[in-house]
Amino acid sequence: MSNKELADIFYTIADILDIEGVKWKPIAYRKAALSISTLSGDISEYYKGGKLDKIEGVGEGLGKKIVEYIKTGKVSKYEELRKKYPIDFNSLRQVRGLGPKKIYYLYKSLGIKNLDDLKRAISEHKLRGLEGFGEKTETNLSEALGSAVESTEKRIPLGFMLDNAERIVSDLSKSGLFKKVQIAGSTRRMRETVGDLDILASSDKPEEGMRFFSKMGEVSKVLVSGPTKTSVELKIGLNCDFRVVPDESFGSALQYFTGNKEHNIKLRKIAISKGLKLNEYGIFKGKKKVAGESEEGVYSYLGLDYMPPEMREDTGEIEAAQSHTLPKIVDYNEILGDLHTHTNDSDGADSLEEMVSEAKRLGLNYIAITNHSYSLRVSRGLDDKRFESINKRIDSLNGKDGIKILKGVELEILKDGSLDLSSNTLSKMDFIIGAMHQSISKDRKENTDRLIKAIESGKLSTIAHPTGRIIGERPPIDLDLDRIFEACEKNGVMLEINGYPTRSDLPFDLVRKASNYRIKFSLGSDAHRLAQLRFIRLAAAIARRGWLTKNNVINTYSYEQIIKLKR
Ligand code: DGT
Ligand code: CA
Ligand code: CA
Repeated sequence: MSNKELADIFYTIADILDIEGVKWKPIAYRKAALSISTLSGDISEYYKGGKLDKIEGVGEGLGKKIVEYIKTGKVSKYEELRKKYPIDFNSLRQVRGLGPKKIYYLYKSLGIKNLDDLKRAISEHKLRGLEGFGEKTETNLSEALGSAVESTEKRIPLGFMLDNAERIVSDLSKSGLFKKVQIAGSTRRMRETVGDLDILASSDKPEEGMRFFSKMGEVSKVLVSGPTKTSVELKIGLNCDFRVVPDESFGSALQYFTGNKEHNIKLRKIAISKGLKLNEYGIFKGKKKVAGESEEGVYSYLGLDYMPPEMREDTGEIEAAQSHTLPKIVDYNEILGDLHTHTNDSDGADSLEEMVSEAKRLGLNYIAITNHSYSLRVSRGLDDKRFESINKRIDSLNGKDGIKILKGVELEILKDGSLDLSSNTLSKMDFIIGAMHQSISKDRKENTDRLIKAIESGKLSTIAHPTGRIIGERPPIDLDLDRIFEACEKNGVMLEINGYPTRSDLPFDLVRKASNYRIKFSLGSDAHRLAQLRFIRLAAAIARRGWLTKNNVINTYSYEQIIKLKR
């Protein structure tokens, strides 16, 4: 039983209802599924605390299904639907180009139930005979399959497990049983999704420490337990490897277990080329240990400058560290504000006043309030008049609490590339985020032209979550990104790095790519409630993974500097 399993059940119900032509309900199921997968605690705790109705998108009907799941481990509606549709929607959905209806069509005509069936059918060219599936579709699907296989391994978005990881580390530290405790692995590299959590500690008495770890409240099941490594399943539905090493090896172990694997392999080759041996216990010259106590020591002994974990993906950082040309990437504490947030005036849960004061409490200097514009009906988008009244409230609040507020909007880019609010309203805004949520085409050129028309309008500050992908739910919009980046450069429009965990958009590799153009980046949490304002840190992590410097990221600018950029 886990949040993820329940969310997957709801997503599948939504898909099946779509196939059956049921209106609205699929949206409700997906909304609830998204909230459940974003909870920081176990769903059963919410039930125990009588707080199910506090979960966004959960009303009475879905509440009952959640209670049923917690009590019996099953949702009977789902079991019933599954009999009619024995299809693995959760994995097939990840394949770009496959929606519920197509998935069902493939099942009906070829009996395809899962990714393996789909792969086989493609390799046997069985899809070509189907209506609407040409040779090109076959190639596209087979390309998309590669990435689908990766994303359906049970990976959890970083933002949905980072709090838990930090709590575990803090409790381990407080136990007094360890000298050092640190997060390692993909979590330390702040990768957008995490396969399993790795934690490293040093101690003289590992047995007692291991016992303490196995009994922690966050642990649901012990999988393997030994004196140096214990693997468990956590209640949030993620596995965790916990390793304890002697203190004098902590640095090299931390380096090793932070990875990534390719980075480590390259590092080991460098060691070998210098006649050294590198492993998790240290660097050795013959039998003599010459480094390993600190991570910095390991890199420096190999002739490399130290680099932050976020950069360790073997994408050129090792070569740059050797030639002393590593860029100085933007620091978390240089981020002064949040440039994408929602309030309960559109689809957020908390009020303008509450969001602003929470942002202040988190130490931000400014916050842009960017509610949805009119045509995004599912998110209660606002018209010109409502924006006028919100802007008045912002004027009277602005600066009072020692925090500045930017008047903003997440503006729908309509199907023909035109914009959704009057020029008069737009001219009063400090920060305008252009977004495509609806009527996304399957045609790359159509999508690209639409976005470029909006970029050329001269009204937009930035482009919201540019690829539109939602991890575990929706593939990226088919776009010619080179053309988009060129248009942004030419028109002085920024690109957003959206820190909302299932978005993480732009992804880090595309940030890297876009930074070859003269483009600036805006970071936003996309918070829809107070607790989500902390996602700004995840946007900063992606900026760091994309090697952005302070100057590339406008959230390092002061409020006054940003206002000056107003178009
Ligand atoms: P994940 O868990 O899939 O999100 O990604 P990681 O990077 O946390 O991978 P994980 O948990 O399998 O291993 C943790 C680290 O241990 C990894 O980043 C590098 C190191 N490591 C794991 N396997 C190997 C290996 O075969 N060779 C080397 N050199 N290092 C490895
Ligand atoms: Ca891991
Ligand atoms: Ca691991």
